Amino acid sequence: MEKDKIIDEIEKLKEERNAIIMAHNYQLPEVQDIADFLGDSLELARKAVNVDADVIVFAGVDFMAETAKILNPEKTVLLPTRRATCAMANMLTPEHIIEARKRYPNAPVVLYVNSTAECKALADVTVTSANAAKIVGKLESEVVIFGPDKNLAYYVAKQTGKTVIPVPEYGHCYVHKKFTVEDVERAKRLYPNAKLMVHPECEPEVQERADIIASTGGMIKHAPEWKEWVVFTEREMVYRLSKLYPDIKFHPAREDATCIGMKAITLEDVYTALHDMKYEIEVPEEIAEKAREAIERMLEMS
Ligand code: 5XR
Ligand code: SF4
Repeated sequence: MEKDKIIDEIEKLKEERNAIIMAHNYQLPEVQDIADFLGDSLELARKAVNVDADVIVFAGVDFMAETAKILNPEKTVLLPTRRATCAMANMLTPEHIIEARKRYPNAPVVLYVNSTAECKALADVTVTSANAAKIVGKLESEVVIFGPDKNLAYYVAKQTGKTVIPVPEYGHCYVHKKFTVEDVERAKRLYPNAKLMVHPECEPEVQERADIIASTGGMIKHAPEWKEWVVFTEREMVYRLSKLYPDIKFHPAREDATCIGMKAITLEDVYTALHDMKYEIEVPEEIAEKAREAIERMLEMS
């Protein structure tokens, strides 16, 4: 099918099924362009609660679709392809958490939303990159277990002065790990007037050289503060920012910073998802219930 035809078909199916399309900021431009809502995973999950639809097509990776399902158990949540998964979320297993709790019995378990529902069910509270430092700061304990991103753990430790135990020790995002100090130096050479916006999943030495450290939602909020930025996160964020702010210049810090899981979803997959009603996200109720508590605790604390 031609692109225009696919878009028409998607529009028709959306009406028939009373569906909406939510897309993460890292999605392909063709997918961003047909989305009803764009945002980071938490913004999207929150929006999903207030939206009058029976079906949510979630153009993002699996843990995001799971979070949307957990907060909207009565809605049908569809992930357009099973290949849309998050390598970082998959690094953390329930065993890692159980093991860490044995070693630090009094430390609360704080999990980044980039984690599986199974792991969230074992957490005391979830966090996003936007509210992680604030929430850890509010917890009584001076020691916290934190997973799965060790770079976000570093950021939180630095902001709060607390002892942050990363689980697993090596948890990271391969997309954000690509950015190096050389990329920072090149950015400064090529764009001497630009400021640097850096995602906290980047390595500490890159974070230390940032003008602002922010989640993708935070980047959108802060962008109007300056006229030119180099963006240290998944490459498609530049497309999102440029569309929102046509008068501000945005440069990707690396062209090859692409997330395979995010890029697995095409326009055609969104069409097939609506047409065949697949792939339906199911979270077993006993897991969903516990995970929901951890997510709701975050919502209350932030
Ligand atoms: O998954 C990611 O790498 C992106 C992101 C974001 O900033 O959008 O970190 N995911 C968010 O849903 C997590 C919220 O801070
Ligand atoms: Fe996961 Fe990294 Fe992709 Fe985000 S960019 S979904 S953390 S693999």
